[in-house]
Amino acid sequence: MFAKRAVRTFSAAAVMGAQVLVCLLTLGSHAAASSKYQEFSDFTTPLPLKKGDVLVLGIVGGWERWDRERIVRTIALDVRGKHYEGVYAETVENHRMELARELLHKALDTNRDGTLDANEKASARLILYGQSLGGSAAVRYARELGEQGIPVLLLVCIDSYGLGASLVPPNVSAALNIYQRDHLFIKGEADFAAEDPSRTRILGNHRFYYRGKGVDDLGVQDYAEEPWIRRVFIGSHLKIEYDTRVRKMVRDAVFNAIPTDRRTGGAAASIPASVSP
Ligand SMILES: [Ca+2]
Repeated sequence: MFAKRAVRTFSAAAVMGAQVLVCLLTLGSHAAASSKYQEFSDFTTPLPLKKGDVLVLGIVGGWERWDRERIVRTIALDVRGKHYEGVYAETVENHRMELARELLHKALDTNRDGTLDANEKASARLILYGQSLGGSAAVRYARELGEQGIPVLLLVCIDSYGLGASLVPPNVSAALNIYQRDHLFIKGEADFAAEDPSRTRILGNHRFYYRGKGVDDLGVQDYAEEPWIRRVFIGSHLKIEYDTRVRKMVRDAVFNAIPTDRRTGGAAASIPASVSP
């Protein structure tokens, strides 16, 4: 009797804790924007893509807006800022993955017949990355694409959080995992492994440590502008996305995975053997 009541009390506390965390993740995530919810028309990539074009797709975490300039959006804007011909970058909210599916379908349907044939699927040049719940959504989406015969050049996860998202499917050529385990509840996936090591190269499982580290250790000003309540309760899970080393690592991995014929006019794709902090 007492045990049952204790379990009920603990469950209620856990649910309440989760609700508080969701509120905290949402707090301060509203940027000035044209619409309340993300819509398909928010994408700017010309559709369909031309053969050989590259789509870089970032999935944002929590209930964060797709256009808020935190780590995922910032990296997408960096890619756009390069103005590589035939390289496009978009961000999507992790609970609006239907928009990502529609985007990719229209991007790959080069003959505009409404379906994707084997050649259209196989010719995809997609780079996927995500943070927090966006990281686990990226892994699940990569697996979904694999079941359809669509390859992924690179998968990058930043403090990925969510169930069953550490086994990288074989349609992914390379994967990079960056995480922390310092937060009391939100601990990033630690051990990405390739389902088929002959097809997927794990570029690294890089752990970062934040306990006792403040703004000065991170080297970016934006973190201090986060609401204090988020800094207190999200802590290390928030610090990792403001960490300049992490941003550089993700950015380098994404840029290195863009095939050289879309970067410098070369021919062969280039993916680094490993990425160092
Ligand atoms: Ca087609």
